[in-house]
Amino acid sequence: MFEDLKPAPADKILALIGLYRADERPNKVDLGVGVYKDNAGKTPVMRAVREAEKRLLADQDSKSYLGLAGDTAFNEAMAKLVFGANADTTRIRAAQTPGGSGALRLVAELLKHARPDATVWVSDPTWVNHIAILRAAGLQVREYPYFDAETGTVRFDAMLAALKGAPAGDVILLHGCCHNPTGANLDASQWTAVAGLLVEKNLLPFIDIAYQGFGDGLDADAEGLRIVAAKVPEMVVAASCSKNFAVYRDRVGAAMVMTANAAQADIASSQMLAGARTLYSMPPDHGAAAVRMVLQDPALRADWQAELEEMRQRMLLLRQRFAEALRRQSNSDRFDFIAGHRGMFSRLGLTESQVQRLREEHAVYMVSDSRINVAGLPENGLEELAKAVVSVLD
Ligand code: PLP
Ligand code: TYF
Repeated sequence: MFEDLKPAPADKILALIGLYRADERPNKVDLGVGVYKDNAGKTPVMRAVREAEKRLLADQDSKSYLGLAGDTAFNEAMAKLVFGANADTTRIRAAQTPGGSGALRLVAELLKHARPDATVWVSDPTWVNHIAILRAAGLQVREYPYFDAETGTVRFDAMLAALKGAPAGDVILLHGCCHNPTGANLDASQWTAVAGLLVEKNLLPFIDIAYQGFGDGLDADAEGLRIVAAKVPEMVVAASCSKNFAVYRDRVGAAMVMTANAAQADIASSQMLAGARTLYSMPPDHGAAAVRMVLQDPALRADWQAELEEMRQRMLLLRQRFAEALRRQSNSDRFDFIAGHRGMFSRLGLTESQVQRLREEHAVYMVSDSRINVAGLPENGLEELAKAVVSVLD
């Protein structure tokens, strides 16, 4: 059965975890996998989540099955978190999923079922797993231009032109905020232009929101999604709680579908849940139950928002200080874009061999496309890091 199998190619981001761990140099710097870290390099359990877990442990009186949609109160709270506290959710249905990845796959299955020959357009570049997940569900994938590596900004005109050329009925995958891997995002007026085009060309928006609260704030990061939701008749969303609740390994996310009316929403939801049944049946409960408790309890929610805001501010400060250090070390404004980007990531614009030199000569780890995890920047070693980056430039 297995004798002719070839090893699967490694996930280039996850592979960095092992490489970094094996490096014994004391001053090593981990800018690889997208996990929030504090200045001590730790990824703590958030205070409100910890408190919710204590209450769960004390009060949970059953671990019996909940059903294919998981925790329905979690689903309602997530729809409000994403679409807005005052959003009309009568045309929206959500299903709890194992992480944002599970949500992406569940939405992909729904798209495949609704339109077997659907093509999903993804940004160039995008998170590598987007393409893998969409293809695994049997969907076609095409790319639209997105990032200008020269300036570190969005190639907005080229993006719009490509979307204009997409056939009606195609699906457009957009990062709700904090674009992974580039850190370059659409502003509100660009979102409005995209939303108008989606309506005009009858394209279906598919919004992946995995970093809500990491960019400009919880509501600000969902602004683009809400601009789109206010205009289009239908859309699909994959939300992740991995980052903003720091529940990575507990696997918490939500797949959402918005349709033209409530009856269609019920049918689409039933098809989404039928997809869940054959993929994993029911989602893991623990993390979602804790997130639901945080979202429902005003005191826990306030504490969660305060801690999330501290994390966001830390990343913003690191962006500014690293851009300044690079400006001093390179004597140029070449890296100024880092301060203007939002979220966990920016691409430094280095070649693969420059990234490799940083790893070998300076014990600095980043993804081969020169994506850095901003949260991994060493608060007290920015000047030295900037010097190392500049030293490999040519
Ligand atoms: N979408 C993007 C853009 C991501 O970067 C991630 C990263 O982890 C996810 C979705 C899903 O994450 P998870 O499945 O861990 O919730
Ligand atoms: O892009 C990242 O680093 C995060 C974490 O297969 C991640 O999204 C990376 C790769 C992967 C799963 C999660």
